[in-house]
Amino acid sequence: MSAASNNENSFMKSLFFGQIREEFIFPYPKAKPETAETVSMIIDTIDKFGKDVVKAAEWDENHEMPREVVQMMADMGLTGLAVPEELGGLGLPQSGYARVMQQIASHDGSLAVTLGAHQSIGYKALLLFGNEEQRKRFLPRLASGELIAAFCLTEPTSGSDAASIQTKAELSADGKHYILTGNKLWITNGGIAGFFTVFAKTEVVENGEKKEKVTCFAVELPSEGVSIGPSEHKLGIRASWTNAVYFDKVKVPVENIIGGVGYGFKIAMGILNHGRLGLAAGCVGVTKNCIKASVEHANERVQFKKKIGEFGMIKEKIARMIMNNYVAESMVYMTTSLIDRGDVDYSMESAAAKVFCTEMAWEAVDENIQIWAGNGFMKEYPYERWLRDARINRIFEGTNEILRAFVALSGMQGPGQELSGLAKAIQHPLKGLGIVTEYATRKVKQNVFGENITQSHPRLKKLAGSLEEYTVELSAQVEVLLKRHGKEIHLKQFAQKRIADIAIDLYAMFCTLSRVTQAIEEKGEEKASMEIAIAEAFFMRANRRVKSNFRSMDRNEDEMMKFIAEKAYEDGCYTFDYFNK
Ligand code: MYA
Repeated sequence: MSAASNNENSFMKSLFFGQIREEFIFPYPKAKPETAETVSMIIDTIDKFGKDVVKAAEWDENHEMPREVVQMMADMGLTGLAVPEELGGLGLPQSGYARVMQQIASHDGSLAVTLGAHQSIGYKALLLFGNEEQRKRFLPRLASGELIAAFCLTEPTSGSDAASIQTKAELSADGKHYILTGNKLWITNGGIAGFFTVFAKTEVVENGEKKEKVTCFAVELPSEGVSIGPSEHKLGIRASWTNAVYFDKVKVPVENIIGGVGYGFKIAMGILNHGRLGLAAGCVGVTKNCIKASVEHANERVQFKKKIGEFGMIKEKIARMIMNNYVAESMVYMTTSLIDRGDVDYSMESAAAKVFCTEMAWEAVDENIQIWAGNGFMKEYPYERWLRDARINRIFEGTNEILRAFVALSGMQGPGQELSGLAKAIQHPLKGLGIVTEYATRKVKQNVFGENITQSHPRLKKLAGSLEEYTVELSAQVEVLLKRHGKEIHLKQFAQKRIADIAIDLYAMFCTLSRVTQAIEEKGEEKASMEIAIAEAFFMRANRRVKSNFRSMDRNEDEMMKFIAEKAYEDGCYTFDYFNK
């Protein structure tokens, strides 16, 4: 795995160089009043729809929602949220889109996944990379819901390793079509889609050499040779459609290539960078639900002659949910604003938000059941469904493991290139003098002075100080790791995980610092006391995690853990038994 190394336009990539690019994160972004007004109207409509139409428990039990429900959402404009107004959509910016996904997810996971697969990823290739003709041909019908979209990347042998897809597309003899053959697996909306964004390998010639590269195709149904498997039965989001999609010598006109032959991999990644934020926003909606349900029970349930909410262990759970959701929300809307700016690289930020928010939502659905205890476990209540629905979030749109690897390696790529430039410069001292001087000077400056945060509120000085310190330490640790492992760093997943966890925590803290600064500036310290408490509590907890991750970079149990796992692979099972030693 590698990733673009340019840190000039990425907040998180800059952190790996020890730089704090305040201009990206201060002031905390605000929605435009016209967007806020539109979003508020959509939210009211969704809430009414949620109350009158959504039958989440029944749909879950039946493993499907009525097909008309999708049309009803389309009639409300919900299938064209991101499509420009002139092409029949609502033209929401990414921040508005995310807020709507947050609301839909609070009503039903299956509903959110159906809408999300349609527009977070299903037709996103057209929005981001389609030419004018393609956009005009498809987007109005996708916005109106006449066509529902699906994103066809995953295959039986290609999940996290997206570049390894086997589906092939060969140019026809007359050069007018590509002939598409292959099988796609677990395709959300497969059963209802009329439009598929399909990724397939095509032959390209680069520097006179034949190569296979991924290309992105638009496939509209009906198309001879496309067949759809039955709906899969799943642990959660059971009312959404998940199907295999088979392509057997399907003729796709060359005009349906999106973004050019051979550019499909970057297109898929670009789409997922957007999609991951819709999912992260959905998790904020889910967690908000859990908080409401938990607070309600904490205020009602009496044990030992006290409301259970009076007990410290329950207070800690509820406070943790609120604190994490505030931080998650801060990450989501900071990152959507980076997307809406249009001039920055947000790939790492969106992966970080996906990991943080999906793990937070999982913890929240679990703790909500713990608070509801026996009742939480019963089908009579929705909470067990919330838990089942939330489990997929850590798996799809990039497993959290692959996204941690992506965050770590993407962040380290820039410093890695700079260090290898430095190594070359040392071999050729005269030629590389400039590089040595510039790099060495910057390192010395960082290590002695650190980077200063100038725009946080003085009340949060201590918090800002810890971020300055950790940013310097992150770049120093990255340098140590790169010098120690060189290119082998790609294989060092124990180290990658620690670096990723530090980077994700730092981004979470920066987003929170910026948002709470704004809260204090606008409301004053007294009125912002809840936000200040959230920031202080979150920083204390994140500080402990970050410090522990830094400490265990050198002193850790990694070798023992590897030995235990590898021995189990040899044995094929757990070999201990209390009675048979
Ligand atoms: S869809 C399926 C989801 N699948 C994945 O997410 C696949 C995960 N795998 C990957 O992302 C890639 O294969 C990885 C790359 C990262 C592992 N942005 O050498 P490389 C560039 C920009 O590292 P690999 C689903 O689940 C990189 O810089 N660029 O490649 C739907 C490099 O460029 P250069 C990126 O080792 C479910 C080049 O690519 C990115 O092969 C439905 C090659 O990179 C990036 N991110 O591995 C969901 N990554 O050559 C609906 C890489 O220039 C949900 N690159 O250096 C809707 C939500 C509902 C709400 C829910 C309610 C709660």
